[in-house]
Amino acid sequence: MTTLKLFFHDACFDGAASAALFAAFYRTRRPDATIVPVGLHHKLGDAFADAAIDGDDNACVDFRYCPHPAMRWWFDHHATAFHPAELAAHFEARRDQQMAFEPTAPSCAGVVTRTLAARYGWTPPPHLAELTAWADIVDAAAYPDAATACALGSPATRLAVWVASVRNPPLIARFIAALEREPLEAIDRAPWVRADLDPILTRRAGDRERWRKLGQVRGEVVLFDLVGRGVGSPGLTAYDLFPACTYTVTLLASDSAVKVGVGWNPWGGARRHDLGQLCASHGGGGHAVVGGVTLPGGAIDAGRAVATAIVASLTA
Ligand SMILES: [Mn+2]
Repeated sequence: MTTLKLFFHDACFDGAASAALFAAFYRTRRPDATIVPVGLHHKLGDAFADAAIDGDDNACVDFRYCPHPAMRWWFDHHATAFHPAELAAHFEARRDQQMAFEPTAPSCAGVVTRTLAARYGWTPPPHLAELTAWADIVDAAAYPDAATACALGSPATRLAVWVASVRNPPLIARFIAALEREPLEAIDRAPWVRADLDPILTRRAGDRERWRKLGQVRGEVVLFDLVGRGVGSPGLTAYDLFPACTYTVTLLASDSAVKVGVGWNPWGGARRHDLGQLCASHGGGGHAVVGGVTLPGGAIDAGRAVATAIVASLTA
């Protein structure tokens, strides 16, 4: 009996898809393996600090690079995969056949599938090839317009919302096992998914009306001050509700943190700002098209000041 610990990006469709693909491949080599999925979340500092990398074999997909010698498989596509940045040299030096990094890939699922096909001759069954194609669309938000992105008209887009919303490790492990064996249509209909998915979809409809009322148009920017509003970030729905906007700025507060998020409308006007750099100037970070600033819990006035300053920069 071999135990594989399979670390993956939690609360993420691509993370779960990548885990299912790797698990399916791994079973072709070790049919007796017990595969234990372990979800990971990004955080400041060492994201693996609380992770016990103690399987007989250990793999990590759709998540940052881990230099631990017991982590024998790694696949990722995040430009920010190396924390600290010096770890990139560590990865480059090992030239490991069991690892692949493709920062231009739309999904990690694609990296897993292509790498295992090229190096190990693995051909995924049709339902897993379809899963890879959907991960490419979902993780890169490769939709023709915001309305399509938000319509949730396919099992994959509904399951992406579900996996991002349920905070339940055994349920996510069940999801990964189901992705390994069943087509997305069947999982989308399964009662154990629908038990949470149906209320989530109902709530989304209500949240959508709240975001429509809460969005404050400031030129090309829409500001969502969501402190105390009982609603989360609008995400792509903001661009469906406010298609003329170029950027969104969102202010959210939980007990542990105050967060300012900044995003560019991929179906809107040309981007003239590097949002990660803009957030970095306020102590945050991110990428060109999306960034954020995290402040301590309770720092609502400071967060509001940062959001106001960012709106001013984007409308200047
Ligand atoms: Mn991904």
